[in-house]
Amino acid sequence: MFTKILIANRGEIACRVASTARRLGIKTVAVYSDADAGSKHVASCDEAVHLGPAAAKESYLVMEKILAAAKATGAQAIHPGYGFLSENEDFAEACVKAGITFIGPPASAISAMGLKSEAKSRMEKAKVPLVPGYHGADQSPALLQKEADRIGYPVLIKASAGGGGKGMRAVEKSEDFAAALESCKREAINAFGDDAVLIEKYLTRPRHIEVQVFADRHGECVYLFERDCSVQRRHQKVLEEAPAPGMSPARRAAMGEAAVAAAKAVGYEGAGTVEFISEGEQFYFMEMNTRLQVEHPVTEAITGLDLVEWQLRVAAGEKLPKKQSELTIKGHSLEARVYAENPEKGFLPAIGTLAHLRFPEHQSFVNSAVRVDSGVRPGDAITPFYDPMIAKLIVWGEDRQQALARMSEALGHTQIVGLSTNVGFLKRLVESKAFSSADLDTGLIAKNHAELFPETSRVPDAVLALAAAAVLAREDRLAGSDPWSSRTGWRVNQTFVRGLRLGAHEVQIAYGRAGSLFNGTRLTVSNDGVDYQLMLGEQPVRGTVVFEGETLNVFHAGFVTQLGLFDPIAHAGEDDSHGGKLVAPMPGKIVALLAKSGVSVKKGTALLVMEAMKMEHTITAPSDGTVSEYLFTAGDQVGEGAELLKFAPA
Ligand code: MV4
Repeated sequence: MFTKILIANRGEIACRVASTARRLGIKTVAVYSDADAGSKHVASCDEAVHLGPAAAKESYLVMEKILAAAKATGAQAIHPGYGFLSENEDFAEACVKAGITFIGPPASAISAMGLKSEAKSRMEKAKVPLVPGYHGADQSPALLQKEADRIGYPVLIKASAGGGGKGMRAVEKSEDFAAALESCKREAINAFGDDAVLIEKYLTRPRHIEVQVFADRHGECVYLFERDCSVQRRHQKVLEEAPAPGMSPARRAAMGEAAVAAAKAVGYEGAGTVEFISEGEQFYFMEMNTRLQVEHPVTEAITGLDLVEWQLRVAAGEKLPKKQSELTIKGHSLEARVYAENPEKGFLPAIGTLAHLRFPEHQSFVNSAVRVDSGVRPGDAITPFYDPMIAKLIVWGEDRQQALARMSEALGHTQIVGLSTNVGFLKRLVESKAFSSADLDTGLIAKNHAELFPETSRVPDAVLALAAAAVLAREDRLAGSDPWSSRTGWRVNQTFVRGLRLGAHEVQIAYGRAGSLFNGTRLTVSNDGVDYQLMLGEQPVRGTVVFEGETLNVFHAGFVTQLGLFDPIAHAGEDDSHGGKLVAPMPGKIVALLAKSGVSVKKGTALLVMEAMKMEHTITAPSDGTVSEYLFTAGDQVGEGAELLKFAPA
């Protein structure tokens, strides 16, 4: 076995590899860019070598720099993780030439699976089932048209050099074929420098089922069962699970054996994944990923095996730790990928600092009930340079139902402030009827849009009470003295009463010697840092409230609500020019019009609420006066800078 390896990657996968290496007593060398000097993966390794600038092209993707780092530190092998150089045959080859073990398949196997049509020809010879289609060398448009007509419509034209969904065209009927072919070839030559295509029967409701395989240098190859990764968005996996729901033992064995045949046909070594698309009982080879995949933990959870340990053993020349007959499935596992992105804005990637980051209680064994693989810590940044994945939540249960319950619980205890994330979306997805009943196919997200993107609903009183409690607690902290004397509100019979505007909601807090009231209901508050425990009347309320400037992030009952705070007391006496803008601060949607046109309002009165970037923004009166005219109504979309209303100062 190796005594020292270099991990040519960053983020959670670098941390993941380091953790197994440590357990096996193998020293680790991290590499890092200017953007990653203080990152978790560097701290997880014994040594670290600086590569260069933040851009991956100048650091993580520079083979010479990685090889030089391995030589300088005396690492005997390089683990490439996934992405970056993991499926680069030139890098695998360069490692061999440099006398360093590449922890992955031989360059020849990477190359054999790289070109689609070549891979399909090899798979055909190995009797691996293929989608009916054409993948020949003759690329004349007339022949391709004839083949498409023979296969029968709909067909899919795929760039031979493509992958991961790039360079595909669906064609519904013969008359449309010629134009689609031309456009596909144009895209292929631009994207891949190669305009060869293949044609397949187009399956309209497929599932993505992939089989984990492992091969050693001694001719043994086994399958570690399947993962269902059908829940995707734009070819980006969102939820993965093992085993695949509804898989019969016979079909599992057939797919497993086909995957092993595929691996053997290209002289595979190490960890690999054979992707199939499946419709009904049929399954067809799609492509092979010649690396350890992001979703490998669900296979670890159901087999109890550490796949990184297997990779290291096999790369060191050992035999596979287990035979096929010794491998079994126990229970069910799900993985959810937590990304810095904004589902409400078309999943636009987000960047920023993780000002507040909490994961659910977890352990890091391969078969933990809840496991979290992450490469970031509180205070770290998600930058534009790399993949915006924050963490993977992996759960295991006795059955799928228990795994689902654990996942929704785990997501409900994942708290992130500082950037938009998909946590709420994932929780709705896991709890959706389609996913929980395992009605899986690659169109699941699109088909269940209404359930997954609910109209912003009324904010519950519990959330508003938590927000109000946090606002008052912050004042106490700032005042640092007796809260009773620090406030400058309106007192009636020794009761202090004030209004707070929280997003589109106005709440009233009253307190005096007899205790506090929230909108007239008795309220008691205790808190430990950002964690609050309230009694709202008879209702116990627990939650976490984190400020981001004047935005409150209220975590309650598994979901976060963001509320813009407008406190009339805090704003009293402000200069007119700071009072309120009557234009949209950013593109968004009008939520509510709050004042009547023509009726006099006081300076600071909330006039209109809009929603933008998941947050509510309140537009207030810049001075005493009247709204002469609202220029939009609730539900309208407005662009940034759009004038929202006409205001006549008194
Ligand atoms: C297909 C298909 C339907 N019919 N091939 C997309 C990525 C690439 N790996 C293969 N892909 C597909 N190939 C035929 N003949 C549908 C897809 C597909 C898909 C496959 C797996 C997971 C998600 C997908 C989303 C859209 C399309």
